[in-house]
Amino acid sequence: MPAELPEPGSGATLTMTEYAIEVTAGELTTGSYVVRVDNAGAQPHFVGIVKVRDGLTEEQLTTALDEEMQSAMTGTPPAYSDFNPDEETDDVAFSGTQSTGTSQWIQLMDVQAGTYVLICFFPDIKDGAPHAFHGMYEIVEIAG
Ligand SMILES: [Cu+2]
Repeated sequence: MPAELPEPGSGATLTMTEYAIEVTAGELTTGSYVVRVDNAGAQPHFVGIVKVRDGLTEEQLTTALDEEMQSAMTGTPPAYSDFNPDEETDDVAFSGTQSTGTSQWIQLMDVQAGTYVLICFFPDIKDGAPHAFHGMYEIVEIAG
């Protein structure tokens, strides 16, 4: 690869670390645009951008993740007490796994106003649990 490649334009930058996904430049908006995704962490990460039910709170999301963790440990299907990710989500984009220190650019198409979750499920290098179980998610409201 040539050293001096032009950087693609992007509407927002997401930065992944242990264990967080933050909007570090620009902002997530409605419409179609490119998002830059940086892995500034020590482990591989990815980001899923998922539309969820409007107004979903962090507490509701962590409850569902706890229920998934219980399910993974017991081998029984999750019994969701409130927020059900199987029925109340709509995948928008997925970055694919990125190595430490890499960037990639992903295209978002026709993003609608609403509540979104940025989340990583890459298995942790220490305990094998998906990073989301370590708190690697962020709830973002996209205004209309
Ligand atoms: Cu991760």
